[in-house]
Amino acid sequence: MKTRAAVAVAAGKPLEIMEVNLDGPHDGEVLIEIKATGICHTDEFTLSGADPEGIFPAILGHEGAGVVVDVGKGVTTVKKGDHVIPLYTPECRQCPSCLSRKTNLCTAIRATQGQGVMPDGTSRFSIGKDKIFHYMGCSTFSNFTVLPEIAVAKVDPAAPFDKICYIGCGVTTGIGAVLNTAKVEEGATAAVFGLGGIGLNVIQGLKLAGADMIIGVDLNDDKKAWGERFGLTHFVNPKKVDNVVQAIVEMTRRGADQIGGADYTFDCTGNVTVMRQALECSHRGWGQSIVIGVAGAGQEISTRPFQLVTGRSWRGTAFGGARGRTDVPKIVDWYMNGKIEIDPMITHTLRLEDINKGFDLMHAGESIRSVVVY
Ligand code: NAD
Ligand code: AHE
Ligand code: ZN
Repeated sequence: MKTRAAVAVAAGKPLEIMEVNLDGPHDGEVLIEIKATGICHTDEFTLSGADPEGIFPAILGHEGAGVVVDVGKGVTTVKKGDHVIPLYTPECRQCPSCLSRKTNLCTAIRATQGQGVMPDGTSRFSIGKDKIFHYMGCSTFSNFTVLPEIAVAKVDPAAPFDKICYIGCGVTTGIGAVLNTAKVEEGATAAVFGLGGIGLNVIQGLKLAGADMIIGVDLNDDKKAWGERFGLTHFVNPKKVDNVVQAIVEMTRRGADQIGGADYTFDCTGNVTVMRQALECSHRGWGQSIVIGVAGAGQEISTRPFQLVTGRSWRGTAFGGARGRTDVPKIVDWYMNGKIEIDPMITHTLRLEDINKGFDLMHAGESIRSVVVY
């Protein structure tokens, strides 16, 4: 079949809207009509050329929602008409990682996914004889796409596509980082670096977990009000203090010994200097710093080992530690029941033809989430 898609033709170039060929689902795969897709900073990261796994031409996008329109042989867990969210972190429930119960990082199809192809090593997308690569196993910047059955979560059909697409990455990543990865407890103190599409969801998760003090850190003062909308209690602009680490340590001094530092810190920027700051303002003895941001090729993190010797932990999370097929439907229910908010964070709704505007808005710091509706 033919489908409309925004194609990343080369690193650093705007996406090009075109009609591409899409082959139907092979065994164990499903064809999905994508109804809406968010634009995540990770799409921008890969398009910029900073992603070591970035390959072109490719159809980016990994934050979608849609309807199953066809299924390949052997598919048993979803059927035509089901509403689904594509999963860049699948859940096969059979690989050693899934069975370990220690991680959400299913390994069933990770190798081929990173090479921009389906598990059988081929691509379903092409233009003429030229292959176009898949992206993060999802390619939601195409109106129709093909995914393995293990990489779709079946969700409440009453849920609006243009909102729940955000659960395909940002919402789940932010809230999951707090609840699944850090396991933040009631009364905790926390600092969140970067109050964008991910950081605001970390704040939302911290509020759910019952954190007492939620400090937001962003270079953009407009993000203070955004953070407060979801539970932020304090705000720091690193440009307006001498030393952001010291500022947070001072703000969090409490207890008889007056040692400062946040119980939990989160990097939601992808900047390795910020990652270090986040670690170093976490509390001596027990502070946990969670890396969510994705850093470009060649970037490395560093700190004095003494920071770790004295009890701070540096950890990371992908997709908020969520097991997609199990957890994503629950998060959709949380949204439908009013336990979490999504609507206010979707600041812009665009047509596919205007998708590059979504990247411009992100660069200008004017959007939280832009969503393309097909
Ligand atoms: P975004 O562009 O919406 O937000 C980034 C925010 O960081 C902005 O508000 C910006 O002003 C702020 N910022 C930038 N530099 C800063 C600095 N030096 N100090 C403080 N604040 C700073 O991006 P997003 O969609 O929220 O994504 C954030 C990061 O998370 C990206 O690196 C993205 O690739 C990554 N990400 C990771 C996962 C995962 O599973 N680990 C999932 C989604 C996104
Ligand atoms: N391809 C990059 C890393 C990109 C990355 O870390 N991706 C996150 C999800 S970001 C979503 O917005 C992730 O899930 N990583 C785990 C995985 O298996 O990809 C690189 O550096 O090579
Ligand atoms: Zn993402």
